[in-house]
Amino acid sequence: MVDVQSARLKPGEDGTHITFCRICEAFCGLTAEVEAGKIIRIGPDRQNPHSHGHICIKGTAMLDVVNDEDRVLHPLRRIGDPGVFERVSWEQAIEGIAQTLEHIEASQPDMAIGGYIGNPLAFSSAHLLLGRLLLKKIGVTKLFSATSQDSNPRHVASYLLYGWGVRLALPDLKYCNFLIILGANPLVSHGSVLTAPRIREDLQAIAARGRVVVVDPRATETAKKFEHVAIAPDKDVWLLGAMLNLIFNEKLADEEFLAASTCDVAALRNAVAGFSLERAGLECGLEPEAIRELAIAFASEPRAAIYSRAGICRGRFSTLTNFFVDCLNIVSGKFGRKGGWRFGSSPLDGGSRMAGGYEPGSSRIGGLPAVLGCLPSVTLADEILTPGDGQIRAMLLAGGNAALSAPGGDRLAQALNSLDLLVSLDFYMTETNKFAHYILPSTTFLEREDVPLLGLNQMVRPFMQYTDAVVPPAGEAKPEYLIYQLIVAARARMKSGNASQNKLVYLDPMMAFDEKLRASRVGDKFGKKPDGLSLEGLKASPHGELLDDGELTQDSLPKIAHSDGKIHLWHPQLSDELERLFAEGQKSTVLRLFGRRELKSINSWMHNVERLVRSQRPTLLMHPDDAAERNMDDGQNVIITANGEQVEATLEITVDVVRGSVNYPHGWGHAGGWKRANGTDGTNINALAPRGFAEVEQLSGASFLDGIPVEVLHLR
Ligand SMILES: Nc1nc2c(c(=O)[nH]1)N[C@H]1C(S)=C(S)[C@@H](COP(=O)(O)OP(=O)(O)OC[C@H]3O[C@@H](n4cnc5c(=O)[nH]c(N)nc54)[C@H](O)[C@@H]3O)O[C@H]1N2
Ligand SMILES: Nc1nc2c(c(=O)[nH]1)N[C@H]1C(S)=C(S)[C@@H](COP(=O)(O)OP(=O)(O)OC[C@H]3O[C@@H](n4cnc5c(=O)[nH]c(N)nc54)[C@H](O)[C@@H]3O)O[C@H]1N2
Ligand code: SF4
Ligand SMILES: [Mo]
Repeated sequence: MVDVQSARLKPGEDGTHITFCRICEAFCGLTAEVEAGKIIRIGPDRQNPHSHGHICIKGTAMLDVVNDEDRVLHPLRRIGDPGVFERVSWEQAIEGIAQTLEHIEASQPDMAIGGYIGNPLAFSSAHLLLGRLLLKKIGVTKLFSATSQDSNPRHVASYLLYGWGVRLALPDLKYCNFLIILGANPLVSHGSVLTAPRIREDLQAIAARGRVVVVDPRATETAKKFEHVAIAPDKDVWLLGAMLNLIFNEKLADEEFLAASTCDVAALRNAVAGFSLERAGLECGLEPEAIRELAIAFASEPRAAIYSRAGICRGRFSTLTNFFVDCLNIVSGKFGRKGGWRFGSSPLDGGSRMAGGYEPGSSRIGGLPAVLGCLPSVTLADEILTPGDGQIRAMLLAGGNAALSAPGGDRLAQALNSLDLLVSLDFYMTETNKFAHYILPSTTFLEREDVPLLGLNQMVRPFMQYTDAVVPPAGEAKPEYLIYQLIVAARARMKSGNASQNKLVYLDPMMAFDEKLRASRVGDKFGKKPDGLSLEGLKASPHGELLDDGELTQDSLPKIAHSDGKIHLWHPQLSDELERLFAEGQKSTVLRLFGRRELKSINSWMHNVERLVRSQRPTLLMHPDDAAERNMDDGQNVIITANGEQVEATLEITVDVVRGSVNYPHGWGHAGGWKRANGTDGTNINALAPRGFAEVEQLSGASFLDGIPVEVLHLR
């Protein structure tokens, strides 16, 4: 093992810098070699006690993003058609934005300023700590984010059960003997709402001790390594309902725990009584006996958990489905237990700031809920296009590519193009921000200091690390929180009419973090506990430190926020969902479209990197029997139609997908300022997503992206 230099280097200083990756939730330790002020190589940090040298190709390839010649490195102002920009100074951009906002506010006092926070900013501790506060100071009142494409139903289920929208339970992988994975592909995604960089080894160890069962409509990379249950897309609620029913009926429920720590168990028992094994088997495409075996085996192993992720967060019944996932863990006695289903033990506990995080009936258009303060993306185009009080006329877009990642297709693009002001903070010109009036160049994560804040509550082995920027910002790039503060200051100057007024006290996110850390359970209590942690202390251990010896130490029950301290196992609004579910007839004639992620892609934004895209080709996966029925051949180009839209795709025939479904990855169909990405094959699959408010899941406003009824036709 090569020992890496552990002395702290200044940003841009030649040598080997120790840092960590912020592309996905694994937060792998990285080394970054800097020569002549430039990063020339990125590799694994083998001394990192949390990832122990694990990285994936995206971490290494981040080098090519940082040094990409297509990066936006200077403020840009649009001067014509979408995508036509001129370079301006920071002063011109910020003054121009502040002036336009003043003008819009004066001429349209009823309008609203919108914001969209994309996925990468969830990985910036500065943005997590200050982003929303500063957006509010700018005047943003309607916030959107990637969460309605990602995790809304998970948050709502947690809110209903435990009273916390933001705290999510996780499987205690380290001690688990039986793990069911539902709608997640951790060998490719590297874990989500679950931070465990060496998850492959965790799963292998569980399989060696017991079982890992993967429930997925595709034989994924994870499913192929473990046991695979091939379920029809968007039908998991039937499987889970039937498992719960059986566990109650077979007297396998942990009655003692249920009596002591939950309420409404009778209502839950009653609700699942209608899920017979036979009906569930028919709906899911599984043998009733297989469902029975799975339920009994799961309930009988004390150290077991069922874990689910994004694949059950984009369907038509996704809140009910997510709710049932937790119920299975709770009813069968896995909640809060070693090797079971537990809350994380973040010393900072991100929960406190957004205790509720669920506001039904919030959107002006469609009456859909706000989840963790964000409105559903499916309403975005209409919030912009529909006149009236609260119509969005100006918008800030931070690190998101909604035109490809959200439903809406061309209509969303047109809506963005119709705004009086669209400002984007990004380092690429994308399919979304080519419609912006200003693009403000932002730093990549290697150009800013950070801590892995997002992961703290979801770490199987609690861990903390501080990194400085590896290199200073390229060109004129700035971190988002500074850009926001420049806009806040310019607006304040303009409102006060005093051009020389610049008294704004700039907020420093790391100072805010340090205060929280020092006051926390593991902190130095501002000197009173000298061996406790502080930012200075973290800086002295560059590879990071395991907290609590890497154990999940916190008792889960005190984390329940309902005033009675109990887990609430039923809610009236879920009864409406049940009714809707049972009323739905089986529509077996259509194909159901669902998605996949690939190791060499991260959503839409690393497709300009040659070493990642050269071996990738997005294809439409179809089962051989479905292809034979349509007289279709492998490799032919086809049309996928749904909801009055159509896109073209290349067919790949494979037994990996269940019959009656087709599969295509999202984040393709590039037409931005990224030249290599524009040259890739592939289409924007979200153009096919339903846009009607009635079609999305009402309890969480989750975009309907997995299980969309489509038809596949010959190209004429
Ligand atoms: N390489 C790579 N890693 C990533 C990302 C990436 O783009 N590329 N994205 C990151 C992000 S933003 C996220 S949110 C996480 C997501 O992390 P994961 O949820 O682990 O990743 P997905 O690939 O979305 O897994 C969803 C799985 O659900 C399955 N699925 C779809 N519909 C259904 C259904 O109805 N029922 C069931 N049971 N399964 C279904 C899909 O086949 C897929 O295997 O990954 C993160 N990591
Ligand atoms: N059909 C379908 N659609 C999906 C999904 C799916 O599985 N199927 N997955 C959904 C999920 S889970 C997610 S999270 C969303 C993602 O949705 P989005 O967050 O809207 O899109 P991304 O593709 O992640 O785009 C991120 C943008 O941020 C920029 N960026 C990267 N790093 C930074 C940074 O540090 N600062 C700034 N300012 N900009 C940065 C990139 O250049 C890019 O333009 O996609 C969702 N859409
Ligand atoms: S697994 Fe995720 S965090 Fe680790 S190197 Fe790859 S992209 Fe980065
Ligand atoms: Mo995501």
